Amino acid sequence: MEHPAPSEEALEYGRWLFAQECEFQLGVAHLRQLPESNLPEIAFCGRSNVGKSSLINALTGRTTLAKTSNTPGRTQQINMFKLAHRLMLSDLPGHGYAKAPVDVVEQWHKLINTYLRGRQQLRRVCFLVDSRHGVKNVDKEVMQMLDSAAVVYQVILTKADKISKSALEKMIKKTYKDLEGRIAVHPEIICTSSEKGTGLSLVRAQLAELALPR
Ligand SMILES: Nc1nc2c(ncn2[C@@H]2O[C@H](COP(=O)(O)OP(=O)(O)O)[C@@H](O)[C@H]2O)c(=O)[nH]1
Ligand SMILES: [Mg+2]
Repeated sequence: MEHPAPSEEALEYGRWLFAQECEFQLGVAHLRQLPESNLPEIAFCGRSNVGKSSLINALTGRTTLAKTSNTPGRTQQINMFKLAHRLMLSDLPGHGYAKAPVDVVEQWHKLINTYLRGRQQLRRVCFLVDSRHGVKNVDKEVMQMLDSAAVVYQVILTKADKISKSALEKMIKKTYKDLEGRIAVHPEIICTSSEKGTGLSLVRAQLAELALPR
């Protein structure tokens, strides 16, 4: 599926915005800690280890802003970052970590569900999917939640550097198929590699547009 390329202006604004100062705001483990803010907000969600923190780091050109880790399921809080005093980025705790105890999963569900439903300024969710693994059942559960909360989510395939071009093409097709009929999904999938920089300027351009005043 072909989508129109972003305008030169959008690319330029994206490049500018993500080169600005980005600072860690806070980690939210309980709903009452959610900061009041009227900045537009973008959330990043996906299974543990899918590459959420790496993508935030790569987009903002930092190496250690959002902690990346090889231990899946470590982030059990929403980590919020303020970009250029214009946009909030929130790194959601990963879903679908098999070894997580039941009460942790329930806690996660409650936090995320309330966040997604109640966060007025949330403009989009970047829904990360590992390009080697594709959309899993647990992803579908979260998509269901987003559909019913009517929050627009855009699928971003991660770690594109880890598979061949032809395998990636296949995965893109399969993923579009998996998304058919979903209500709140954004029509375009973006392929990225935080390692190689693939797709990052496109993500920056799209997110920068959401930072513009409505
Ligand atoms: N090759 C490759 N590895 C990646 C990429 N993105 C993340 N990783 C690795 O995947 C692992 C998990 O990444 P992380 O960002 O911590 O995932 P999170 O749990 O979703 O925040 C780390 O070892 C990263 O170095 C990528 O684009 N390419
Ligand atoms: Mg992380």
